[in-house]
Amino acid sequence: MQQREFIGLEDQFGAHNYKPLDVVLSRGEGVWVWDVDGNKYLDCLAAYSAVNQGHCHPEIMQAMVKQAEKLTLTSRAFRNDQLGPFYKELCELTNSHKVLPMNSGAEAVETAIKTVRKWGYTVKGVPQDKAEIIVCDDNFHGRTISIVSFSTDENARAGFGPFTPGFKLVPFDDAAALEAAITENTVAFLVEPIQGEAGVMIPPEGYLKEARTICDRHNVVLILDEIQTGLGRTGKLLAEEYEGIEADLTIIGKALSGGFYPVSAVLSNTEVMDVLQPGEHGSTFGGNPLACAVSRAALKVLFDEKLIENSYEQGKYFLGELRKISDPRIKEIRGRGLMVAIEFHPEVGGARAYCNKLKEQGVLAKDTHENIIRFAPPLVIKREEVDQILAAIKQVLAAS
Ligand code: IF1
Repeated sequence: MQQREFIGLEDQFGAHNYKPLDVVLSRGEGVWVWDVDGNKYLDCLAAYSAVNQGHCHPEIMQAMVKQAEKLTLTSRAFRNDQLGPFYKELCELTNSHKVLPMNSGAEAVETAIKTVRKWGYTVKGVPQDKAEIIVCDDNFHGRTISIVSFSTDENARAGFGPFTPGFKLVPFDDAAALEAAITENTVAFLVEPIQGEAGVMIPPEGYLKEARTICDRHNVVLILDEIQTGLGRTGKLLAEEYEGIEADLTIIGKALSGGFYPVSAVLSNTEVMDVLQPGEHGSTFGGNPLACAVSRAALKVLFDEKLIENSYEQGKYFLGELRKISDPRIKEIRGRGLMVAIEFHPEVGGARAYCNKLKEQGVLAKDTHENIIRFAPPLVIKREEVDQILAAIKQVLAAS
């Protein structure tokens, strides 16, 4: 079939909840993907940081096949021989006490919300149904009704009411506003260490450290959503390391499976998670042996191939070279590790056109919020491949 036929099928039979670039991919390997006509592209999205280990990593694939030939799903009514080792390895890597495994990122965020509400009622003594969770303007934490209830993006929430109560919005990088918003009913502060969808918005140095102090002062649980920033994306295992803090609950997903399978988890380095009793929460696929085997391999690859260090080094180089580009259309260049963004001035007329031109140069990147292009390639990227991205960006700017 031709690309236009694949596109036609998607348009005719699929819900139109996305408007993807018109490129029909059929193969991926490392940082590279190929479309059905054999055109090769450098993937600068990595499935929104779910493919940090590179497309179709052979070791993760082998772990998946090996487990799939043995046991894929038991439900949590029984135990399996992958879950305990997965818990242990993940807790040791992240200095956590407990793990609650789920599937999608949004499910893990919902799990964290339910857990801290329960903690508020049973431990902090908040009156029933009065728990408040503080969240930030321009947040992105998923697409469920409760999560979009506190979104400030009208695209993500309009028309989906009625909404879930119990959330309070504060500006993203304002510690004073955070403290002012806390009441005796506040149970948690939920925040992304760097706001991904908002356009790689990096808070001022010290903000997260101050947030940690404020949460301690008011007995409020600090929840960091590291679904996108975690697992090496920013050049550290978890982005919180840049501020030398530890969240009480950390949410991870995406690259936890290297892009092979939906796997997410809530990590607790305090006793918050212990408020959940048998039968109070769960999911059919959460913690299944296939997910655990895939995740164990995905985590092993991160460390065996020093992908976190590579993210730090290649990201520093990429950002440094980008900042040498002098172009009046560029408003700001931001980044940490291999989580990078170029923001253009609004009068430029939108970043989507540049993404289409980058595609012609063999680079796939995604725009967000009209004027921003994010660059988040797999963490396996080599220096010469970063140079290929830089050359494509310069070529597109020169020709526009
Ligand atoms: C889409 C971007 C959007 C996330 C953070 C939770 C989740 C995500 C920080 C939910 C998911 C994905 C969802 C996908 C596009 C992408 C995304 F931020 F990465 F760019 F949408 F904003 N917390 N982000 O980034 O995890 O339930 O998807 O597994 O919905 O279009 P999920």
